[in-house]
Parts: sequence; structure tokens; C-alpha cells
Amino acid sequence: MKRFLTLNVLLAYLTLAPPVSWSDPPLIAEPPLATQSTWNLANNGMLFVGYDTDQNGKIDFHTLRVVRTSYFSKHSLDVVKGHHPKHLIFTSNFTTTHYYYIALKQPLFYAKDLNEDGHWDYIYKDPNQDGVNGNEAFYDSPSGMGTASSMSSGQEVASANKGRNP
Ligand SMILES: [Ca+2]
Ligand SMILES: [Ca+2]
Ligand SMILES: [Ca+2]
Repeated sequence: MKRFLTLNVLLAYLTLAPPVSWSDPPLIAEPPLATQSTWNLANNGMLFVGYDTDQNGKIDFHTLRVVRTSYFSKHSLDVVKGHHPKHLIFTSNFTTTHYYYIALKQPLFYAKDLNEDGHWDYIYKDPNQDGVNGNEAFYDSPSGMGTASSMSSGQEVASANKGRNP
């Protein structure tokens, strides 16, 4: 009986609570990696890639990937790619050697910076790391935009998108 009640309370909560992602801006798929503006290691050891999706010179979209391993190597990028066919390879050029980061193909997190102020406004998590296909969920809003005024920001995004796509 208690379990039934708990379930009912949970169901009521889920029904009454506004869905977190209802008015959040829709998550877009990661642009082609070749169009990235920057990439680097985050403090947590993940590899982030920044994109300027509207090409106004300011980064507005990030992806974060799990790094499987990283190492120095004198091998060329093609050779290293051959060693890790199921991963993405990022490399820094040093004089005679390269430093390679072997990252998972698909991101674990996606982050939007709607107002391009450097503070992420919406972070989405894709636990399956299978690309943007609808099973991603709102994760956090470090800037507070996604929790305080997700309704108005959703409208801003809608109108911004309208202006962007004639
Ligand atoms: Ca931009
Ligand atoms: Ca922001
Ligand atoms: Ca997914």
C-alpha cells in the first residue's frame, strides 16, 4: 500500500511538474567537426569543441567528449587513426612529435551559450552517446537562464531563429 502511494505521489509529481525541457531551446546536432572554432581539454578531463553556429565570430555551441586515452607519438595522424578506428582523434602539433587525444565518437554533453557571453546557458546530457536523436535530456543551466526564465528564453530563441532563417 505504501509503495502504491509512493508511486501515486511520484506520478502526480511527474504529471504536475512542468517538463524541464518543455520550453528549452531544441538541441541541434553537432555541426561537422571541420567547422569547429576551437577545441581543448576541460578541467574535468573531457575534450570540448566550440562552434560558432551562426558565424558571427562568437562561439555559441559546445560539445564535450570522454577522452579514452592520450599520448605522444611520432606517428602521423593517419597511422593513429588506423589504430583507433572507432574513435575521434584530436592532435596538438609539437616539433617532431604529436600529442594525440583519443576521444569517443559522440559527445556526452552538449552546451548552448545563447547570448554568447561565455557562460553556458543550457547543458544537455546524452548518456547513450549516440548523437542527437531525441534521447538527450536537460542537465544543467550554469548561467541560470534555463532555470529562471526558460519560457522567455525559449521565445527569444524562437524569434532569433526566425530572424536567422529567412
Ligand atoms: Ca555565434
Ligand atoms: Ca550565456
Ligand atoms: Ca542521443
